[in-house]
Amino acid sequence: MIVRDLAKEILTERRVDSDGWSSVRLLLKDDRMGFSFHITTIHAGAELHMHYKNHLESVFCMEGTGSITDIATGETHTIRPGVMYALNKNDKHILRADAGAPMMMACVFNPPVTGKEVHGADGAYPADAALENSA
Ligand code: 9YT
Repeated sequence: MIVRDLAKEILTERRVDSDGWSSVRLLLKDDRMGFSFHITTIHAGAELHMHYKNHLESVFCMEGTGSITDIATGETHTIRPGVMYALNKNDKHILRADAGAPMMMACVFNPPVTGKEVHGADGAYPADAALENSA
């Protein structure tokens, strides 16, 4: 069994800070769960253009409000506590947190991220070559 405490892990290298967001990866690839699990904070007023071409992602909003735009359809959905979105088509999207308060999200990635990825200019994380080769 794996038990981890966000309050402790936030002080470790599991925490990653980037432009407009920070994230604590409570589960990563090397935990061998088949997915990674992240608690992600979207900074107040941030607008993030993302496209996880190599990962499926599901996100549940726990705190804060904002919106998500599906680039393929042009549709914008309100995000508030209790709302989940799943990028089941590797959907290119824009995620916004309203000004005034950050959004707190619980996120799952399949395949799991290793913790070493950085966003490319295209808003994606690269595919995990080691995982693909072993599949
Ligand atoms: C909400 C969202 O898009 N989370 C992405 C996860 C975060 N960028 C991370 O932990 O890499």
